[in-house]
Amino acid sequence: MSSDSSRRIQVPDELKEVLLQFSIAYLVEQPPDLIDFAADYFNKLQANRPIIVSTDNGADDSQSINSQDGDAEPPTVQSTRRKSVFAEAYDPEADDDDEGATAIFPKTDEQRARLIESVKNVLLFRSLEKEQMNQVLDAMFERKVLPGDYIIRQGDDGDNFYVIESGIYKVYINDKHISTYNHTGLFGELALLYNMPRAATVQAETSGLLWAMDRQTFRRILLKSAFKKRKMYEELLNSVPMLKALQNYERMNLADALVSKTYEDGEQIIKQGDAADGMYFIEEGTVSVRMDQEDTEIEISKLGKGQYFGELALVTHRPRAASVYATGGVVKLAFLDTDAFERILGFLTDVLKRNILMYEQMFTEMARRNTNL
Ligand code: 1OR
Ligand code: 1OR
Repeated sequence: MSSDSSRRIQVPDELKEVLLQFSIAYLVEQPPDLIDFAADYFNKLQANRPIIVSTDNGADDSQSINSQDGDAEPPTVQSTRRKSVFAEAYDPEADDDDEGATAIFPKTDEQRARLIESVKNVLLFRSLEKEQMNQVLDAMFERKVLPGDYIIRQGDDGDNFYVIESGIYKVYINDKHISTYNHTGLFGELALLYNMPRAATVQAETSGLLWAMDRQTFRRILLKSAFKKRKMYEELLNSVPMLKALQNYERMNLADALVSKTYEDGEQIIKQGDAADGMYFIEEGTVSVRMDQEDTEIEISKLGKGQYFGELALVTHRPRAASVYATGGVVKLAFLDTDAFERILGFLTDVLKRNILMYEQMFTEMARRNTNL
């Protein structure tokens, strides 16, 4: 057989990755019809992928939000009104909502305690300094709601942003029910963050209590920190194949929840046998995954930018299966704690469980090779 290297066809990594992900989805779901499943799968993939939006402002060059590899994709225009909010052309530095005093709504001790409890898990508030957090607490005001009340109507201009203390709220887009808030969470941030009409309608299903903040205060205190964080993690989150299954909106919530951590060359990030507190996405650098074997540790894998680790213990609820070290220089990671993992990525555990199968296969293979030595 001749081996004519000039005729060898290169299989691009992206093609391999997409086909692999598709095959896994097909094998896991085992749908009755392959073609229907494939059509649906790739349509969803296309609808959810990060897009390049030409800005409304014709003078601006359209921005590539995915230009890591220099492969400029043609500008895409989505058919839905709300485009990739990630790609929104907006410069918070140029924002002029900074002026003016922040509203203060006096509260009883009991009210303040309830408010603090309600905002405890609000990811959007995570990057606030203590002083800003106090301003937020001062500026929020109570709103009681009754069953059937419309809190937000799709297409309206944004007035307030809401944190839920109690009540069930249904979210509709084009009259289609798409999700439900159950006594926790927040909504109404999108229109205020991106200066867009309301993306969805939110209606109370039960009576309940909301904490509201007006648009100006929201933008003055929260805009820059929230926007910067979402922007900062945008590229990373778009580059993780597993997260392609997330809606843009969910990816943004994920960005709110991430915390940056930096490790020096050789530093231990995870210790085998420890209890798990979260998982990591690699922003920059390389990590070495090592396992205890008799008296030594052996390297079982190296992971780089866009890959993740530490998910296994979260999914299996077991101790860490391996140790992980920074290697070859400084490593920048984005950390997602267990709570946020369960809230945002909980539904992805099926995808993550496929990794376990792979780890187990590798483990068996390794054990087999060792006994053959
Ligand atoms: P808003 O200011 O645009 C409506 O007003 C609010 O509904 C919106 O902010 C969000 O806080 C909230 N897509 C868009 N907005 C959503 C979604 C959502 N869910 C809640 N809101 N999706 C559902 C994701 C599970 C994506 C649907 C394609
Ligand atoms: P964790 O939470 O158990 C250690 O903490 C992490 O190392 C683990 O999650 C995985 O994210 C990551 N087997 C087990 N864990 C691995 C492996 C692995 N690779 C990376 N991790 N194997 C290597 C597969 C290429 C199998 C080894 C026999």
